[in-house]
Amino acid sequence: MKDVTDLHAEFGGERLPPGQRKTSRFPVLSKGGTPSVDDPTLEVWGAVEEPLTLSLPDLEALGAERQRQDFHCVTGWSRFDCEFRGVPFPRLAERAGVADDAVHVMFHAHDGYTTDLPLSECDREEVLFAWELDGEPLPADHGGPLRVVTPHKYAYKGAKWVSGVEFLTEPERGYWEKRGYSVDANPWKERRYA
Ligand SMILES: Nc1nc2c(c(=O)[nH]1)N[C@H]1C(S)=C(S)[C@@H](COP(=O)(O)O)O[C@H]1N2
Ligand SMILES: [Mo]
Repeated sequence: MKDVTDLHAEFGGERLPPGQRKTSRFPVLSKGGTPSVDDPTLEVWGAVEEPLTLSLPDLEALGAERQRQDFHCVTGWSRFDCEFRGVPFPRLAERAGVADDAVHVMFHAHDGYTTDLPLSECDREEVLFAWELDGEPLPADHGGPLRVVTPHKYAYKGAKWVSGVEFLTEPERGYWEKRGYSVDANPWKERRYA
C-alpha cells in the first residue's frame, strides 16, 4: 500500500498540523443530510478534450490503488492512517485530456456541495476518487459510494458523494470558499479562513 502520511514534510510541518488534535473516531461533517446515491457516475466536463461519464468499474479500470493517508478537518481534528482505495486524480485528468488553458477545478456533489482548487494542487497522486475506507465500501455518511480525499488540504476540499469534475479556465469559488473558508486550505500554514 502506498503510504502518503509523510506528505507533511513537503510543507515543512509536523505530521499533526498546528492547532489540530488527533482523534481515533471519524466524525461526520456535512452541510445537510446524507443524499442517497444509487448509481454513482462521475461526469467530467469543461476544459477537456473529451468529456467523460465514468462508472465505478470505469474508474477502477483507470488504475485504482490503496493509500494510507491522514485526514485533517478544519474544525480541528485529524484522523491518522485512513486507508482509502480509489483512483488518483492524474489518471482521470490523463484520460479526459486537460486543455492547455485549464487552470482550476470545481468538484460537484449530489447534495449541491461544491469545492474548488487550482489544477496544480489537485493534479496530485494522493488526491483520490475513493470508494473504500479501511477495507470496506465507503460508508454513506462519509461520502459513499464515491468521494474525493485531499490529505494535503483541510478535508472540505474533498467532495463527498462526488458527481462531477469541471475543469475551468478561470478560478471560481465553491460552497465554503464563498462563505469565507480559505481557497488554499493548507493545514500546515493554518489556512482555515480567507
Ligand atoms: N458533498 C459534500 N462533501 C463534503 C461536505 C459536504 O457537506 N458535502 N463537507 C466537507 C467538510 S466541511 C468536511 S470536514 C469533510 C468531512 O468528511 P467526513 O464527514 O467523512 O468526516 O467532507 C467535506 N465534503
Ligand atoms: Mo469541515
